[in-house]
Amino acid sequence: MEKNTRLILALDVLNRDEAIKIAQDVAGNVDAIKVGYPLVLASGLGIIGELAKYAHIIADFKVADIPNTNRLICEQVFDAGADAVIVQGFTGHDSLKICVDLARERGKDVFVVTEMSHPGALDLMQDAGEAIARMAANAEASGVVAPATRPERVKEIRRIIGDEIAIISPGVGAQGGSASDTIKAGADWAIVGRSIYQSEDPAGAAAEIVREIKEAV
Ligand code: OMP
Repeated sequence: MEKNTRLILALDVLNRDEAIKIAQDVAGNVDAIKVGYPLVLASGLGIIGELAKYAHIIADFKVADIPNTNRLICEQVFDAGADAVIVQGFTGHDSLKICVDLARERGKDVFVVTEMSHPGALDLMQDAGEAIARMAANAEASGVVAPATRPERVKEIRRIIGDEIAIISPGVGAQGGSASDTIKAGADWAIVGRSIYQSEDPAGAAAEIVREIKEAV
């Protein structure tokens, strides 16, 4: 994924036509569009191929199963036209490895969730987050997902994984985090959903975040 705007749109709308319209509008301001369960369940897996005409597609299925099932899921996702998939790390090294191996074969990317951005991530996930980050780096995943709501954790996760793999960082805007803060803390990309797709002017909202990011680097 090319690092131009350092912005990834999380396109969690529920309507195909709206999704296509927003993708067309913001395409020049984002390096990728992240598509997940809400849009795919509402409009079908084919939406990935349709959106791939406008941007690099990260399929956010937070894949979290035994190795064989993970492989079956990732095959479907890559066959549908996604350039990358998000997987959970808490299932362990073998579940992750099979995704990374398949991605490498197909020239795709795998991003591994470490500690999530919402308050409840502190209940259980934070304790495992650093070990998951280390596992993702050892497995040579393309990168990890780390919380823009806690830039100090992004900084720590960057220290753990080194500079070889990327950090993509959600939690900006609607969840209270800031794009410039997470980029300064070591994230390569900020992921933004509602602040863009719920705006009256999604392209303008995206352009404004890109300006903020450019000032931070
Ligand atoms: P907004 O809160 O609307 O900007 O959307 C954030 C997007 O990032 C949503 O698609 C979430 O599902 C996703 N996300 C998080 O918010 N927090 C995480 O820790 C991980 C993800 C993710 O894996 O993308």
